[in-house]
Amino acid sequence: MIRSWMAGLVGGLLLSAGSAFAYEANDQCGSAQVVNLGAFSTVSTFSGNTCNATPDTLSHCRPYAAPDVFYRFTVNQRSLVYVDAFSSTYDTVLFFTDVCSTEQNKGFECVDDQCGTLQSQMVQLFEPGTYYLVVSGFGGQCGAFNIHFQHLPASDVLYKLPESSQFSSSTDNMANRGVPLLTDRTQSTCSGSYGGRDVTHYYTTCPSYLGGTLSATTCGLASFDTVLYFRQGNTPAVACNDDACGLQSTISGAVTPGAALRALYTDGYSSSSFGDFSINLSRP
Ligand SMILES: [Ca+2]
Ligand SMILES: [Ca+2]
Ligand SMILES: [Ca+2]
Repeated sequence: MIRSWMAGLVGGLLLSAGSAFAYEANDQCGSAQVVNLGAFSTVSTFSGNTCNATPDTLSHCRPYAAPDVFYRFTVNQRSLVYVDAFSSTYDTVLFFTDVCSTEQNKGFECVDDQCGTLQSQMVQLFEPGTYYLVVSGFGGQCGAFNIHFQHLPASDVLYKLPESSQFSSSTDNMANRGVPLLTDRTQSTCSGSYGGRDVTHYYTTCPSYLGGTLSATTCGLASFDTVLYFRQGNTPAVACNDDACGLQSTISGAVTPGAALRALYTDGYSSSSFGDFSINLSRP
């Protein structure tokens, strides 16, 4: 009697524990949470706990069967998409893919540890389409996570923004033999003309980054009508200038502290404005 009462009690406890345990709604790729990336200044933040999830997709950089959850996002124009997992409480692995599968598809980023932490930070160039971010763990680990999406527009060619005080590039397609012909990919916020070819110089920063002031100029350093602008994935503020000195440009703007994606764009004022240029740069 006591025994069957105990069994009933234990059974009831197990039942209530079972009904109280909730898997993450985006545990499976097919039910990935939809992310609206929003405007180019939007930080989209999500949190969850992969201990409430099951392993589904192996990454190609850390192919452990770790519990994972899925986010689905759509890119409407050629863009850099950035994501980090800073302030998560376990050893995260992040990766992108474009199909629901037991393995990450080839050609997509996968990152384990960045910025001297166990958390992950990555950026990838995407053409218009729909993609997935997978939040996974090192060595089968799971835990509470926070992820942050950012994104910025991307030119036909992208370079890392140099640390150096002066660097050179070109929007002259004759000079750019060997790379895809440049087209007009991004638009400034301070000058209304369309058709100018552009190049993107981007960089990412870590959570400990203090920010400061970025200054850049093409004054005396370009033979065509330039437009310069500096955008960041975590603020709507854009430093932008068309004609500071004749037809050339100078910008100076606040760089936000912390982890973010940032990019300097060198654009032509119109479709007939292109050529070689150098930039004098001061960046924090
Ligand atoms: Ca990690
Ligand atoms: Ca442009
Ligand atoms: Ca100009």
